[in-house]
Order: sequence, then C-alpha cells, then structure tokens
Amino acid sequence: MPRTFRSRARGLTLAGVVALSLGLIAANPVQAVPHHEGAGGPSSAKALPVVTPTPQQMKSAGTSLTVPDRVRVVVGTDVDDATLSLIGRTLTSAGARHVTTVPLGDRGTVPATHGSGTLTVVVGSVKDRPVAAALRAAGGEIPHELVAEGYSLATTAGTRHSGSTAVLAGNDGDGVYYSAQTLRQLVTGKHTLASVTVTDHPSMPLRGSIEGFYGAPWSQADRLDQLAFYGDVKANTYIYAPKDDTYLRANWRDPYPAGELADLHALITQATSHHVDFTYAVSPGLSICYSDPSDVAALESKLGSLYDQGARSFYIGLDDISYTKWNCASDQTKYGSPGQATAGQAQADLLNAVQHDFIGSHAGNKPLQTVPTEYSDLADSPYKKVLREQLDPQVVVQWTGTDVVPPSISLTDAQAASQVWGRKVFLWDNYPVNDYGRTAGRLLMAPYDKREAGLHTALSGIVLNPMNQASASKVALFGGASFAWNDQDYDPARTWRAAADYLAGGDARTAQALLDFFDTEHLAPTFGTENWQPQAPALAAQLADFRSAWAGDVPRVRRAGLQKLRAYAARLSDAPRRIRSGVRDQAFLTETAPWLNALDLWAGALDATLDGLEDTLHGGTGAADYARAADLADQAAAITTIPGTTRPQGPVKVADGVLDVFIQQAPAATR
Ligand code: LTM
Repeated sequence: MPRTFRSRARGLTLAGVVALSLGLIAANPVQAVPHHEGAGGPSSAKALPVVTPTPQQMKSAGTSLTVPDRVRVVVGTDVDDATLSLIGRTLTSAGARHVTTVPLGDRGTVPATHGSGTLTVVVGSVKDRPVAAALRAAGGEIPHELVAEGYSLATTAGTRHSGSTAVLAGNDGDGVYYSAQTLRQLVTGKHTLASVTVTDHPSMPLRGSIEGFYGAPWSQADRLDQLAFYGDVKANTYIYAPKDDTYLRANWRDPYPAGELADLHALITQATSHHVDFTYAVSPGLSICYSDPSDVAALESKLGSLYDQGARSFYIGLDDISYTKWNCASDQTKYGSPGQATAGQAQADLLNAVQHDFIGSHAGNKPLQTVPTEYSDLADSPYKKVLREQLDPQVVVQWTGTDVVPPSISLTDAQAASQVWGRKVFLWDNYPVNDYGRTAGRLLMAPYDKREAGLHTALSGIVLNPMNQASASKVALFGGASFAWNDQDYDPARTWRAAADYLAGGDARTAQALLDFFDTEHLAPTFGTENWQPQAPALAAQLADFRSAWAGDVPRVRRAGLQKLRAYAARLSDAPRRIRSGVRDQAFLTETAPWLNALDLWAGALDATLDGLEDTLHGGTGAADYARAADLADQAAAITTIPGTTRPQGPVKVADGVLDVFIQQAPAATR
C-alpha cells in the first residue's frame, strides 16, 4: 500500500517512499562492489564476501540470492530515512528497478511473501516480534545480549515455490543502519546478493576520528564527505578539534559568527544522518582562569551555542598547554603555586563543573570527554593522581599511548593506562597525522597496524588523528574504525585492500594501483628517531630480489631479474594514470596530486635505470640512461607540497631511502 503509507519508520516521508519505488535513489550510487574470499566465485555457496569491519560472526547461508526487477521492503520500527535510502541504493545497484516499501502489517505481521523469483527485505528492530520471527525463519539468531549498535542479518534463497528473503534486524536504530551497511557489501554483481547469516556488534563503543591536528583545518566539504564515509565504515565519532580554529582554542571565549555556526549546524545534521556523534571540543587552556566563575560560564556558554545547533557530545581539550604557570593571579590564590598537583586540581574542578552544570543539565548529552595535559605516558604523577581520584567517573579520558606517536600499542600498555586514569581510556591515536617535523613531505598510507588484539578490554574507543589531507586519510581511518569494531578479527593487510577497493569503487585494477602507490607512502615516523612502519616494503622486496639476481654475475639470471623488476616498474609507472582515471573521489586526487606527479617521475627514473642496466648486459655503459634517470629523479625531488595545505611543508617524499638509493647506486654497481 505505498500510496497511503505512513511509515512507522522515524521521519520517512511519502516522497521518500515514492522515490524508492521509482528507483530514483540509484542516482546516488553505493560505494564499492566487494570482492570475495575463497575460491568459489560469486555464486559459490562457500564464498564469503569481504565485509568491513569484519563482523563478529558471519557464515555462508548457501546459494546466492537473485535480485529481481521488483523488490519489496517491509519496514518495522527504528528504520530512519538514511537506512531506507541506503537499502534502496543497494538494491538498485544490484539491479532492482522498482523498490517498493510497505509497513509491517496492521497487526504487526510481515505481509506474506510473494512466490518464486521475488525478493522481500524485512528491516526493523529485533524487538519487533515479526522482525524477530522473520529473522529466525531465515536461519538467523537473536543475540542473547542486545549490545548497542549491534544487528543480525539473515537471508534465504528462494525455491521453485517461494521467494527469497533478507532480514535486517537491529538491536537499536544504529544497529538497523549498520545492518544496511552490511547489506551494501553483500552485493556481488548484477542481480546477486551473497547469502549469509551475520550476528554483529562493535567491540568498542567509540570509533572514528579527532580532527585534532595543527595546520590547515579540513574544509566544510571535506568534513561533510568524511561524516558520510564514517557511516560506511561503522564509525560513530567525529571530534571537532582543529588546533587552528581560533574560536576553539586561541579565542575560545568569542562566540562563532553566524556563518561559522551555520556550517557547524550543517555538520551536526550530516553527522546525525550517518549515525555519527558530532563531538564539539573547546580548548581553553592557553588563557583560562580556572578560578574565575565568568570564565567557566563563558566556556559553558560556548558549549551551549553548539548544543543549540544540535550537538550532544562535548569535549574539553587540555593538551599542549603549560601547567608550570597560571593565567591569572586568582588561580595562585586559590590553588597555590603552579605545578602538577595544583594543575590537576584546577582541571578536575573545571571538568567536574562542566560535567555537572552543563552536561548533566541539558537533555540528551553524552558524558563529557577530555584530553588531559599529560596524555602520552604511563608514569603516575601528582597530576594524574588528583584527576584519578577526583574527576567524575563519567568523564571520558583520552590517552595517546606510551608516547605522542608510539611505535605500537599493546594491551599491557592500555591496561596500565586504565589503572593510572582509574577508568577505561579512550585512545587518541596519532596516526596518520602529518603535522610534525618528521612527517614533512609525507602522506601516511600504510595499513593501520601494531595495535594488539584484545585492546577493547582496556579501551573505551579509538579515534585517529588524521592528516591535513582528509580523503587520503581514509585509508588509515578505514583501518582504525575496523579495528575498533572488531579488534580480535582485525587483519591489517585485508583491511588495507578493502580500503583501496572502497576508494577504487570496486575496480580491481584501480585498487591494485592504489596499493602500489600506498606502498611508496608507507613510512610512518615516531616522535623519536625510529620509524614504526617501514618505507615501501613491497618495492624494497622487489629491489632486494633484483640485487641478489644481479650479484651472481650470471647473464641469464641477471636478465631474469631485470625482467621481473621491469614488470613491477611498469606497474608503478601505470599507477598514477590508473588512479587519476579510476578514483572518483576528486578530493583524494587533488590532495595526492604532488605525490602522484612525483611518482610519475620516479617511476620514469626507475625505468631509465633499468634501461641502463640492460645496456650493460649488451656491453654498453648505460651512461645515457643513467643520466636520464638522474634528471628525472632531480625533477621528482623538486616537487613540493601544495602551499597552505599541510604543515610542515617541503619536497614530497616517494619511496625515499629505497627507490632513490637504488637509482643512485645502479651506475656504480654496473661499473
Ligand atoms: O596528541 C595530542 C593530544 N596533541 C597534539 C596533536 O594536536 C598533534 O596533532 C599531534 C601530532 O603532532 N601531537 C600532539 O601533541
């Protein structure tokens, strides 16, 4: 009865229903057709689709479902417009031309399925009895504990006498939305949906990003795009904390002008519709007078201005400030000489006041979050002792690991941090941020790695601090969100490939080109001298193979080594062109342009070097080719970051220490 339908789904409009039934939503296509694991191919009963984040439980339910021209969606409770629209886009991307939406029957029953060749999708709360019954009938399980944001999904392929069914049952509205995000990844081709049974929930309640870096903040368009992306990867948190928003830090007392407030409002709306909490951070520590009631009131009024725009999650940033001086004489009078313990006391008083007087008194607010001034170690201190003992237990505390940029994060470290802070800690993960000296000229595109499985037992969540380049940060953010959802089953390499697939819109060759490019931007420095991710490991392995083939001085072996390396060089040379034509995310292409341009030149230099080596096999010196290689390398090394886009600026680095070294050493090696 779509004509008269008044949905039980929150906010669903008749226009939305009509749009679905006309298939208009296909105009905004879903991202990335997934590839499959296992050898069976799309219609094999055994093949499991790649669903990212990896569900807690997923098993094959047999033969794939056929998606016919017309699909009926039966809608229960807790289904919002975003979910319904996503289901509509998923089905149209799978080949359906007419998607009609009907409510659960008058007495809360699922209308009878049509006959053979039809597909019915049932979506709603697992607390809807008919949805639960449909789930069971399709072979799904009702979870014992309805974990927030969890969901169950089950499918049954039709027979000669009955139609196919897919049941999407959420533990709550977020879970219903995430069930639709999983359905999106079950499309295995035109008219085909993988048949699976899934029971899923996040391991960590908080997952996402903190825009907490120095340098050019993200643009409004970047942020809107990020928030939609977070929904796709089941991330639920975006902390707005750009160091260079002056209204947030340097001039935190000043109210936002109307234009800025309208932009923030648009972000909050976008976040909500993608099931993301927009968390507004204010960082008053450079100038606040803790003992001055008018400063506390100014802070609460700033938070209140964002509450009025719809924000329900708030954060006080106290990082990167000095606690060896007060900002006013009255703090000295109230707390005594500045120092660790007195700073802890002043901050505990401030945070508790905000938690009680602002958070607690405004309906719908989530607990206050904070990053303290000591955030990057495990050593107990007078500062941490005061906060541990006096800070309201509801306040969520961030920690960056054993250093600002640690080489790894172990469960033992996180357990120690939760002891020191007297609560589970919320990881502020300084990856892939590139605002510090050792990241000059770098994109950080390695897999999200070296976080130990089991961290969910000591962490309340993980947010990654990204690069100034928002779209390029998606590779790491994809991994971070996936790890936080299911750290036990997280596979860095698999998730890295899934991120490349996502950016490539499911095109396998573009995804491979992206992975080859990411390898040349793989190095991740720490704050010290060591790197916690190596540079260009795949290229380095190819070069090592070549060097050992060349070392033997056997022409046949040398030729074979050369041929193998040429094949890899050809891939590298082709990667920028393929990425430029295959990646639809224009911001990604704009942000990475200097690195792609440099890779063009570096790959040319490698090619010229291989020409030189080949020349020596035929009795030549290779000199002309080596000179060409050196010239291309010089041109590549002269390409710099785009002025104003990143901090620090400088020449862009591409496979540095690996490719440049090989090109430099080749002439001497063949002399
Ligand atoms: O890490 C924290 C808590 N604060 C700052 C960040 O704003 C900055 O982006 C990173 C990386 O340079 N380091 C910090 O100390």
